[in-house]
Amino acid sequence: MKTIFSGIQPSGTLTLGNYLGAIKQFVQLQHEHHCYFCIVDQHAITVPQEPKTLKNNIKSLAALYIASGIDPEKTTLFVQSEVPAHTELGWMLQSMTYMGELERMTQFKDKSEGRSAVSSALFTYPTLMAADILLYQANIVPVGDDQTQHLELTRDIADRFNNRFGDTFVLPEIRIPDVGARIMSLQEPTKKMSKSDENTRSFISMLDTPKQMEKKIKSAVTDSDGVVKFDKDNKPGVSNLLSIFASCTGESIEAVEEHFKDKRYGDLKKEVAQAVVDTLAPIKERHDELINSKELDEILTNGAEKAHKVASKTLNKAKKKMGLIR
Ligand code: ATP
Ligand code: LTN
Repeated sequence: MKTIFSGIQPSGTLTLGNYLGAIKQFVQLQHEHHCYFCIVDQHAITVPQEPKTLKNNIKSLAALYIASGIDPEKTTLFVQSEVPAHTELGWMLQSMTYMGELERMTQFKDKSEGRSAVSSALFTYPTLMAADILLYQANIVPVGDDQTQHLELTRDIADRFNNRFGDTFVLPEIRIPDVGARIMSLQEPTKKMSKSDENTRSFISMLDTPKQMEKKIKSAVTDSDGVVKFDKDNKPGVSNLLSIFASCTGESIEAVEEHFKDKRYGDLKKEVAQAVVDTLAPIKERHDELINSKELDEILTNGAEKAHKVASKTLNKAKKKMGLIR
């Protein structure tokens, strides 16, 4: 039994990409491991958030975790800002992270590009992420493949701390799904599907109606050669639809390619839309029941309490090692 930690930002309504790349594996992992899943609201504020919307998104994300199959009996589900150890350790780790390391982060480059006011928190974001993971002594961190660089930095920071102050943190390993690790934008299939994309046609929200999902998939960008084949470089749009279908149905890419071999793009889109609706519609239904329930509040309160116990133990150990004691 290993310890697992992962987090999702309440920076908008989750997309199909978040579901297939992250939540779907969380649900599987909870049966075999000791899991912590976090709503990383302090990461979300590294770019401007409207307070009322953020508050709603936190609740909605919690409901989506549960509706997708996260079992609060098995898993600790909590909100990051309710466990202060995250920002405390985050600050300590900032003191041992170099500017050059943070400057190399592609997520920072992507998110700061073209913005006139970039917060310093967006820059130091990866050290808070390292704190999230290291506080729970996580062995495995399941994420989509866009987080590889952040995970490598987390390991470097942990290793540096251990070398300088003595063994303190477990070095975590990344876990990326075989299929669905990078679902692409439906409108620009060379870009990842992202919940904060301004073009709402580029992503499927987990709370879209079946009609909206069908419409978005129907208008997904493909190509003009008319052959259904998996070829990420030359046919990114079609390959993305095949990945979505494979991930939703649990089949391999090869089997899916074979299934669609002599079919047209219209047929492909119809079947992909159906697979997506079948996957997401029951989750939305459960989400809507949970969103204003007392049950959800209780789950989060209990989760924060359990997380706090574990996190404060690691925090105190790290403070002692650094000399932050009387
Ligand atoms: P934002 O657009 O606000 O930056 P995001 O949609 O990229 O957010 P995060 O909250 O940063 O989502 O990510 C949550 C999890 O979902 C992470 O594990 C991330 O790797 C995964 N993920 C995000 N987008 C995708 C995608 N398009 N395909 C697969 N996994 C994804
Ligand atoms: N940086 C991640 C979200 C995140 C996370 C974490 C993921 C914050 N803290 C800890 C795994 C473990 C993202 O942008 N997707």
